[in-house]
Amino acid sequence: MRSELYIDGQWVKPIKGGTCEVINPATEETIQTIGAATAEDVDVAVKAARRAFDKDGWPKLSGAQRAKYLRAIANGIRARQSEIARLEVLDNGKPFPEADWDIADAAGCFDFYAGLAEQLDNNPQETIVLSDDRFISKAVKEPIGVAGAIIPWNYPLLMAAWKVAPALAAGCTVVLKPAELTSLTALELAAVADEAGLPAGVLNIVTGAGSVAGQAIIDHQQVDKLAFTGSGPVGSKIMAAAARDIKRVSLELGGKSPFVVFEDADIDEAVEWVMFGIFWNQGQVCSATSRVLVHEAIYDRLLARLIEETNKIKIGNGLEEGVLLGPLVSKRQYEQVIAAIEGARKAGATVACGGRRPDGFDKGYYLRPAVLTDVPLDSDAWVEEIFGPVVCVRPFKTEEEAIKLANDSRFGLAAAVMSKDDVRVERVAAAFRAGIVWINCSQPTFTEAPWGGYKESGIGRELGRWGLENYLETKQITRYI
Ligand code: TAP
Repeated sequence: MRSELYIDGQWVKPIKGGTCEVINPATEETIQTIGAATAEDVDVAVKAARRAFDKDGWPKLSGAQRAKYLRAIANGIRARQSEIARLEVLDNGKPFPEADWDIADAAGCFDFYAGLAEQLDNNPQETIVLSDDRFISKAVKEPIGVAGAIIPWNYPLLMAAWKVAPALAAGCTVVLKPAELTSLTALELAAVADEAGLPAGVLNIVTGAGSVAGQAIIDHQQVDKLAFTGSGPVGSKIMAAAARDIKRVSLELGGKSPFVVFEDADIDEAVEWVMFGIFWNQGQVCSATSRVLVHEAIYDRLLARLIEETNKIKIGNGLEEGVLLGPLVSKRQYEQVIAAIEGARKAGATVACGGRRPDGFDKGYYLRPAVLTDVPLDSDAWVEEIFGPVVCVRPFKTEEEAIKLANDSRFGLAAAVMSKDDVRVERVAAAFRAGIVWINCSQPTFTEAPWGGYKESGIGRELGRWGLENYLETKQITRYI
């Protein structure tokens, strides 16, 4: 288990010697002490990334050469998949099969961007047809420079991969700050990159508090691009910091995503997807479909099945066989989710099931998944992201009403619809004001497809070719002939 910062190809202790504790949310025990970087460490990391970009030639390598490193990282992750997945469970609490899936996905992400790096060689420039034939123009793609990446704790390694893989593929160098709560697998990524022979300075990992190490990255004048996933308030701070010296910014923020279920949906299938949409990863998913709108004709039946199935979910330590729901990531998160449920109750909602510590658990941040009904439309529980295993369920009468309720949010990350009527689902999909729309399912995520939100859910798109664009500038070159 790594504990030091990874800067300029070396494992180093923070200059000021600060540390932070890593706690296993299943047992509340400290499992590691890691470095707490300060602005001084971030400065060394950014300067190393700067040198790797400006002088050492990372952006000058061909896409195929960079792809070799990315593939070696992908293979390095896969070679240690179970070990890294286990570490993710200890650090984050998620069930092992989910962690194993995440780690495989992270490796796949490096492979995918290796492919796009190679394509940059084949298609580096675009000829532009001009209105004046005395000139010829072309558009060339070039890497932005040094990217500062800041990620949350819900998908620790996967979020790192979503940022590091496209950045390196594009030819950028990176300073990554993982969430203080879950830094262990990001450090393993550094170890894998080191074993893959990635040149010094190309990838730097600084662990520590967001308010210190994260703030130092966003304030650093030699960082060209900020890529962030996390909460809205921190996203706003990042945009404000970026505005000072016009850094490029991409933000993946929160959501309060709707799932509209029409009367012709199969109830068992709908319940399965509704549960997947909100209880996967303990509901700590930005795109979780946390507001479920059910046609009144099937509302009572669907709700009864949902409660029945929710009560059957096996809760426990993510390393135990058959566990579907692990602990929440931290005491703070646990208390926030409990407070949100209490707030809903006070606002007049009914807690139809769950919402309390399960019997038999006196340690760990465990919570019985909750189904809320009669949630007032102006209450926090309906409006604000809870980021836990809590779903609000509400009946609707007409398609028009469902779309209005679905879109009535300041967020617009994702939305889902379920119906056997192909024309209707396409119509509703088109009406959703959200960056990701799922038809007859919820949450499947593919490295090839764009990911990001409308409204306050963010700016820019990750994944697919859109994710690569985040790290590229476009240069116009015009010649007089
Ligand atoms: P945040 O508190 O926003 O933390 C995200 C990251 O930002 C962490 O690494 C954090 O460091 C860092 N940070 C905090 N303050 C900072 C500052 N002043 N300057 C720079 N960095 C700073 O969010 P969270 O609690 O980790 O995650 C929960 C929220 O993130 C939810 O709202 C959720 O919806 C959203 N989220 C969105 C997505 C997508 S894909 N849109 C994915 C996951 C989560 P520390 O860990 O040290 O605080």
